[in-house]
Amino acid sequence: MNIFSTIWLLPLFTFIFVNDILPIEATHHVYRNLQSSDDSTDQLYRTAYHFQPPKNWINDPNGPLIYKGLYHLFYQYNPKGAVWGNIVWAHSISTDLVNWTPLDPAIFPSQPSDVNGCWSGSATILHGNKPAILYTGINKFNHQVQNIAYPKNLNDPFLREWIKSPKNPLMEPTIENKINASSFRDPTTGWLGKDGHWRILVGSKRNTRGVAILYKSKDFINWNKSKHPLHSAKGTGMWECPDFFPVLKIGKFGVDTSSNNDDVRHVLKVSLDDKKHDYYLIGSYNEGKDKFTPDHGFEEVSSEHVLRYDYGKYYASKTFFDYGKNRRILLGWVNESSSVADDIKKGWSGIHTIPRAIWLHKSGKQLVQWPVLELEKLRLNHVNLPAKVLKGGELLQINGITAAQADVEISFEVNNIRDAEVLDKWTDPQILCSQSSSRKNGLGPFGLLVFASKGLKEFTSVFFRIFKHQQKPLVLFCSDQSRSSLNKDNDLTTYGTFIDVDVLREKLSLRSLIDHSVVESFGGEGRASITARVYPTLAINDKALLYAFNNGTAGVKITSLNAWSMKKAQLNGKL
Ligand code: DQQ
Repeated sequence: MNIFSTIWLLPLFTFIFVNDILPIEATHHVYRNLQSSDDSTDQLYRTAYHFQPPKNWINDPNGPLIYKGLYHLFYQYNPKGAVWGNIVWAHSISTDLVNWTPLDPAIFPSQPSDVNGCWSGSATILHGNKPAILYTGINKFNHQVQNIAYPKNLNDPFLREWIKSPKNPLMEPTIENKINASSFRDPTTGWLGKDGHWRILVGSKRNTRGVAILYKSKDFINWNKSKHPLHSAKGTGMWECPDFFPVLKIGKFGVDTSSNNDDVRHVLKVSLDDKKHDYYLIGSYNEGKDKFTPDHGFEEVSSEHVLRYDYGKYYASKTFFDYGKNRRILLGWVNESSSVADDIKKGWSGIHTIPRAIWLHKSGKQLVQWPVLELEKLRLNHVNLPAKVLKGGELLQINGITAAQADVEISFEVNNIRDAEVLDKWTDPQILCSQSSSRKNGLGPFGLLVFASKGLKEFTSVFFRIFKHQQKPLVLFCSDQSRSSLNKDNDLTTYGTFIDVDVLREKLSLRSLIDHSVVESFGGEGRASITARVYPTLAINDKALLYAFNNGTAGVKITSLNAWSMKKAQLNGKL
């Protein structure tokens, strides 16, 4: 995989000049004339169980935490419109990560150190079960600085009110520390070393070198910048929303962010602003030297070793340790693929993925992600089809569920790769995927057609294709949106990746969470995920059809097929 080969849709930076002082270097487009909302909400593409507020723009999940049995989700939110701007920390709570209740925004501009915006950050649970939030403030000079906020009342499980420290900012760019004032943001959750010092990372860049700046503190208030960053990589550009956490070498349980012993490996995730994708590295963390050594670094950009959480539309993710259920949960932002004009017309923009449990795969080479089990409470109308061989060219309709609001799991068995097409040299999977949808000679494409209209004028295909590479099977996993909508103003990019499944020894599974304008898919039992936004014009609501398909020439056996309608979640429920 070459991380520099992905298609770019948005310019990297927007520079705004405010009061002719200093530019804010923002990572999102700024539409200055569109910062207020009209209330014309077109509800067609609103999600039924993927998180979104009633209206307006949302982006990064911020500071997720569990406190007194309640989950807290904060997120970047524009209270005034469907495009990025006026950013505050909106706040919702949940008992199950599926149904949410909104509260008033928790953090909004109010101090000189955040008067021009409250950008992304993270929560840390300090000694005595006291949450603290570190976030990036945009100060009156439009410099990026790091601030802290605490709950006003620890007896309130809703943590409704947050108080900012008069000591803010706690970290700021100075002439001495040579930090670039417009590339210094998104503090991580803190972890406590055996020396009793807290550590956090702040995302940055030096020229084009992406950097995770390390800060240390005894009291979480007075912070010292370490001489060396925890990690950096040339040519990767600005590192946004870093996340650094341990994972158990064996098993699916999560561990506290401060855990560091022989049982764990460490993961560094960065959101590459230049690519708008989330990449992660697995490696070893030497706490004494405060150094992270990845097994495979960003230098290997042309290899398959640089991994992504999601190979579709997905960014600015963050994990937290859910000590109630001993799991690490991953949350991520999914932007729209529609035009800004359409977003304004519909009155909203941005959703979050279903929270995913995340752990290290038994190979040690990659992470596995799986939607939280609580989601299954929404399943109804179970349809189960008996095992059957899907012949080359066959289309099998899956009836009995609401296909526009569904959860589908299908597994395939492949006994030999005799008929698989030979792939001599490594090719970008995204390119292979975009060449794959039509009828092919060989093993696949096979998978699901979702949001399919009658007569197949519209459909999104999520599928596998199996190649023979160096005499071994090589599995391609794709989500093709090129035929998803008659509205050609949408971004119709095809997404894809190779997936490490030994198809001759294990089943090849696919799960797709289908929700009106999103298809969140997991291949190989969570070894790869692809999230796509689609806006069908014909295949909407009860006009959407669902099929299993095989467009290769060789037959392929479906070993199990389970599908459910999904109930609507309470995304904005009342207290
Ligand atoms: N979004 C925030 C920044 C972050 C970016 C601003 C990533 O803090 O770097 O809304 O999407």
